[in-house]
Amino acid sequence: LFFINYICNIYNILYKNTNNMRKKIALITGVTGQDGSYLADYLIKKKYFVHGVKRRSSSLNTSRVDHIYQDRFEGKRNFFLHYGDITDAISVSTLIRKIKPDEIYNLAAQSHVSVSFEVPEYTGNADAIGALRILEAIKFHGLENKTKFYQAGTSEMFGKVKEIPQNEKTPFYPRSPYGVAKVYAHWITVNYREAYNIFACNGILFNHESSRRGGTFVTKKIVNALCKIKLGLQKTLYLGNLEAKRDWGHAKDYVFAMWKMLQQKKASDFVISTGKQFTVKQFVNLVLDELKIKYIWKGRGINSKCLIKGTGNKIVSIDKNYFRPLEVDTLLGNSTKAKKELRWKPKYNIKSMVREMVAEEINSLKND
Ligand code: NAP
Ligand code: F7E
Repeated sequence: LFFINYICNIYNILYKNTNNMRKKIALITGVTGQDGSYLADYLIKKKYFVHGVKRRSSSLNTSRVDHIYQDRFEGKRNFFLHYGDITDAISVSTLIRKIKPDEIYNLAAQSHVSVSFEVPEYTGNADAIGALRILEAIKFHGLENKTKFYQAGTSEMFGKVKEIPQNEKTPFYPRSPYGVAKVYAHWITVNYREAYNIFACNGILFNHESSRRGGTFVTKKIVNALCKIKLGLQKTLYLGNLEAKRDWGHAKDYVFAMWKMLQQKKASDFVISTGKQFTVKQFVNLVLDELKIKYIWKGRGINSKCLIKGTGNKIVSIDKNYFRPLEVDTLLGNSTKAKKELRWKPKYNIKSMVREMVAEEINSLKND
């Protein structure tokens, strides 16, 4: 009996080790976006096989992942791109059946709040039902005990905030088709976790930025325009509501939190934020300071303008077209749960993030 026990123990140890040594497989929807590209970088460093879903587009849309692209004729590949679309249930299901991922990160979305007022039905299809399509495919292919799921939730779900700061228990009050769609995705994720025991987590991430941020989001738009103004390539930056307050972090810190959530013993939902908030106007000021431009603000609200001290050149002006049908006035997160349970804390603060975004923007403008 002792001998049989001994053999069993050795077998168990060997089996566990081979299993632990097996490279994990991740599937990222939205891999061509800001977060998807940083997450792919991170998981490749962690020795994962990374599969990413890209959409068919008439012009190239892979610039954020070109640096990790591997040709199919290369030996040992660890990064694979597949065509697919989160609004197409068959493509979602086929990819999940073929890849059988250990972890799925659902980052695909029509992610622009203002645009969601223009294309509300598409936003609902992609951002709400997209999450359901993945969860259903996990269940349909019997992967409930294998595949962990991350849903890219957002502080926009808090919208017209019910308390300050916002945590995992703060009630939602979305203010845009985007926010409403993400609330559906949040609850369907909780529902599949509870009904089918799928390891499914919602990250409730506050705004996060980087040099890879899309050019129509306010931070990247400000950095790009003010750097161009500094280099004499543009005259004026037009913005909307300068008074909105946001809790801005760095995308690299936030994708690390996504991964951490899927490494826990128990699936749960987490707010990820810095706990500091700034107005859009303060963000402009931080960028101007970083660029060493001396400025002065005049007027209020829609009549606000920012002039260069001395010359009087108008560098920031307001265009009412950039105002939204409804605004989220103030967002401020409380990440105590993530700090405690994930041992997560951001490495960047607003100043180091602005410094990096400005340096990379100047660099890329000079190389253009
Ligand atoms: P992003 O840069 O706009 O990237 C979105 C990604 O989704 C892109 O790869 C895009 O593809 C893809 N996509 C859009 N529609 C799709 C569809 N129908 N089928 C397949 N792919 C589709 O957004 P991000 O800033 O990286 O954000 C990632 C996720 O986190 C999104 O779900 C967003 O809503 C959420 N989120 C973002 C923030 C933030 O502050 N960044 C905060 C909270 C939550 P293309 O490249 O072809 O457009
Ligand atoms: O706007 C104001 C605008 O578009 C921030 C997405 O990643 O974060 C993002 O959503 C604020 C708003 O981000 C302009 O009215 C003023 O109050 O950069 P944004 P967002 O709407 O907060 C959340 C967490 C997400 O989940 C979303 O996917 O800036 N603002 N002037 C402007 N905004 C834009 N875009 N352009 C302007 O000219």
